[in-house]
Amino acid sequence: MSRYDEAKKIYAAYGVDTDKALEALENVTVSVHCWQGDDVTGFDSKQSLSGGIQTTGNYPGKATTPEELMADIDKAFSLIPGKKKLNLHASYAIFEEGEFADRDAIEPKHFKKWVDFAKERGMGIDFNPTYFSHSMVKDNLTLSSPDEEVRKFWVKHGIQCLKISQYFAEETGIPCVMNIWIPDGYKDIPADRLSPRARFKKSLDEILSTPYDKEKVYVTLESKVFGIGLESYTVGSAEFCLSYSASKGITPLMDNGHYHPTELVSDKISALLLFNEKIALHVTRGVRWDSDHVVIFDDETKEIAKEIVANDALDRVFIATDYFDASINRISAWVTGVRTVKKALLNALLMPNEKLKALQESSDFTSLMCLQEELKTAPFGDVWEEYLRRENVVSNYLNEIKEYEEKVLVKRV
Ligand code: RNT
Ligand code: ZN
Repeated sequence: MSRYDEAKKIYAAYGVDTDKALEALENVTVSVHCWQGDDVTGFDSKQSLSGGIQTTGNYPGKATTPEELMADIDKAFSLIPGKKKLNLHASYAIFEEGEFADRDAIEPKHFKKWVDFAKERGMGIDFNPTYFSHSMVKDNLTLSSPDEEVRKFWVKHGIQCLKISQYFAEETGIPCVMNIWIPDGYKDIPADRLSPRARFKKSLDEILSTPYDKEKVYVTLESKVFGIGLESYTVGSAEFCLSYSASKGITPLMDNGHYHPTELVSDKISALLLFNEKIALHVTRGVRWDSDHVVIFDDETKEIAKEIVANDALDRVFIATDYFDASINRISAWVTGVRTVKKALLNALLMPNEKLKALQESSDFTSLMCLQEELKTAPFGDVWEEYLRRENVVSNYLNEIKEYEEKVLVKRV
């Protein structure tokens, strides 16, 4: 009997059908952030990374051209099982020789190469306006700026991005999630917390008043509690973003690095599911702060996955990754983090969730604790290996990545 067959029997004793779990996992798409490949640099400006986010490390071989980034994405995707979507930022526009369009003037044509890339691979594309690393970010403000020229510039950027998002959806035939996140905030105690938020609200209203097809583009809004240099106040706080999303019928996005360290996104998912048709996530790993470490198979990642699966919400949650570690091989970062998300989902699909819920409802907390602990040592790894086998993806990816590093990455200057 194979290890998988053994595992299947063991899980069956808990009332879990491993084949069904594997089938369910096959249908889950994870949107993979392109920005792990080049430390969030992009191709449209020479500005260094700003906006209160930071990459640390200088591991050799980062992608510096669209061709390199595409090659690296291909390498990473070949080692990640299951369905994927490509998540792009506006700063990844690709211009022809001598051509340039500023953020307020980018157009679909500047993303045609990405569309070709995605279409050839049968993938959809998600999108993000880039409200950072640009000279029009003045005093750390964009859509909430008191300077009308600055504010309007960024409104225009949002409008152009909506058009590009719809273009992605139309070209690929797969809806596009367009996520808005702004870094805006203050380092020290503000005198006026209301006016910047009022301007952010007005700017979002202006962007969203552009007609777009709501079946094709899902606009999401990402909140954040603080950033580097923006420690005292962020305009797009959790309350602002949740309230705005609810009032406008757009989708709230939670990034699990964007809350106080003892607040857990896993606990917030069910609350939002009760009030939103769809919700969106940026899965990341903060270590002591919003550090964007690579996602690993830790308790909170498992718990987030459990909340999605046990609440039967796999088709209501847009799952995307968002982290950037420049201190290790970037392809290993991509592969490890995205595989982990899938792993955590499989782990959740292999839980006897109905049984566990029934124990809670009948107040049998003793059995609940014991069963939860017992399940932690069930042969999950054997089912995961079976998934990789069915998806035709290697189990040990390190050697391939090292080989690619030697043959391709270290040769880059
Ligand atoms: C920043 C947000 C945001 C960015 C990306 C690059 O704290 O998490 O989602 O990481 O847009
Ligand atoms: Zn994020």
